[in-house]
Amino acid sequence: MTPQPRTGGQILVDQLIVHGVDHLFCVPGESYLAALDALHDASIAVTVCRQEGGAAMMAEAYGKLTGRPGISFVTRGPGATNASPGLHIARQDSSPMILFVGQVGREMKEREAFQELDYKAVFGTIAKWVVDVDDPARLPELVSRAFHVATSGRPGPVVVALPEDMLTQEASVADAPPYEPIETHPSLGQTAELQKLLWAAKRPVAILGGSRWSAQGVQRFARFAERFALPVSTSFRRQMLFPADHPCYAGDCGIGPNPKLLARLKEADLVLLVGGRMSEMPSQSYTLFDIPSPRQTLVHIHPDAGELGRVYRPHLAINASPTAFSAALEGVQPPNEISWAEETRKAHVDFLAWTDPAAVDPPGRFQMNKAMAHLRRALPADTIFCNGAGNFAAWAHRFWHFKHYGTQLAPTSGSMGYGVPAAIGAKRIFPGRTVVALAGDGDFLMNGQEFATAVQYELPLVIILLDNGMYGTIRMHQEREYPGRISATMLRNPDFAAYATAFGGHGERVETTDDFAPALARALASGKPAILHCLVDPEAITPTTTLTALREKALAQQKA
Ligand SMILES: Cc1ncc(C[n+]2csc(CCOP(=O)(O)OP(=O)(O)O)c2C)c(N)n1
Ligand SMILES: [Mg+2]
Repeated sequence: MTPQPRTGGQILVDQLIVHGVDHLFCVPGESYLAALDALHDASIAVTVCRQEGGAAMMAEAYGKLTGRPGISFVTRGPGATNASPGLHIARQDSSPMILFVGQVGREMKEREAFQELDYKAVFGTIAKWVVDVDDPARLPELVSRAFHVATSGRPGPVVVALPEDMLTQEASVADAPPYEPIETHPSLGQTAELQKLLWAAKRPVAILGGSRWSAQGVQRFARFAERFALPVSTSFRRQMLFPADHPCYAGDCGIGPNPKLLARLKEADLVLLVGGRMSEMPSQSYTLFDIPSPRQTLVHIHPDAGELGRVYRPHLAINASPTAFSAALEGVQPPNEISWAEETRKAHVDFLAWTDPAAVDPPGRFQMNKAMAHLRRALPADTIFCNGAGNFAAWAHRFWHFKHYGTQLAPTSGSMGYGVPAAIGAKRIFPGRTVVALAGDGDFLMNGQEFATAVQYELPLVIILLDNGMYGTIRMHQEREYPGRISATMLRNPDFAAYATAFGGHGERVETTDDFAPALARALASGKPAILHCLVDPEAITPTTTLTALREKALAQQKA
């Protein structure tokens, strides 16, 4: 039987439903009206955003939290280029995402028509795959491929361009079946070899990173760690991959990690790198392990064969998704005696000491270490904690204890402006969960307009905005490299509490540590999106040092 004719827009939206799409994030454009019209009657929750960067980051956050492709729709030309930061995050963070972009009519292509872009050229090195769909009858095939490419191997972003006239043309074509992410499992020989290496090891350690994990995968890996008393570390901005309260947890190797953890990683004789790539940040600028051949016996587990042997030559390379690998670990047996158990216990004690908010004492009337201690007491363990990029993020990474998978939205790509849209995406997907975004004053205003989206969809999330009146991270680098020469890093800020109320949310100004707890309680009780505008002493540049100390050290070095 020939299927009923449908417009390209309708075929497209029907494919999204087939593949299980329940949310999408967009900024509308006249270039894809037919798709918007098909969405009018579809069972997909649409979030209309204020800028495509925010929409794309929300979609990326969806991919990060669920493992299913986050979907974003934007218009051609400027809509597409505005969305590019979300694509770049999905690329570096290995998150599945599909960006649908408008395209000029097929009959006008190659004339540089209004807002025309060659997407293959523009997004060729950011996206995993870019396609122009020129025939509505091929939508089922090409959209199905987009879902497979976005989710298989190392997940990432796919761009699907939709010529305007293709979306209004009718075709008779059947839907594709729902996509299935391709799983890769370790072989029996590989798990036997792994067991042999573990039995021979004296100082093994695991580092968990990347994507293609799941709640079950994380639980299974935690059980494996327990049976082996294996110390486990997480990669940069991947703390949610191992419970912080687990006795085997040794902490994360991100920016400014615990020096005791770094020493442990260097002294290890066997490193189990699961899902991660050990790129610039976790590898401490590629200094932790020798390239190409680490001194340590490296077992690298990655879902993409192309990442195995790319930078580091592994002793044992296992092409498997972290979830499938963790399942296979149930068959790996520990030695009778575990010689490293005491070291593991010490590693966890060191982690607890390093992440104790009372261990630091930053200057200022408002002290963020004390606010973090309060957040740890006051917020539920399954709170989704989001951040963008800037020194302020260190407070979340060091002092928040992530206890569950699916609770962290933080860009390993270091993209400012991520925390607020990520939090909005998270609260849209999981309205029952507590969602907090930690933002800097610079970071917040990169996508602060999306606060209007939070108000529009009545999303009671809390933004903790740390205002030090500057692009503090860059000022820190300036004081180190060019002491006393402040250049383009100072900011004059608005009253962010008034900003929140002007948008229809809840705003609070937090000037002292004592102000914080009652302001947070009022924000949570307000039932509205809220901003806590916290005034941070610019001297408190990191949890452990001050701007003046940095400058004086650099000046002394210049003199010497
Ligand atoms: C999109 C983007 N632009 C620029 C940078 C470079 N950058 C990194 S941190 C930073 C300053 C962040 O300032 P703020 O949010 O106020 O946080 P603070 O460092 O002051 O805590 C800048 C400009 C970046 N990482 N991402
Ligand atoms: Mg700042």
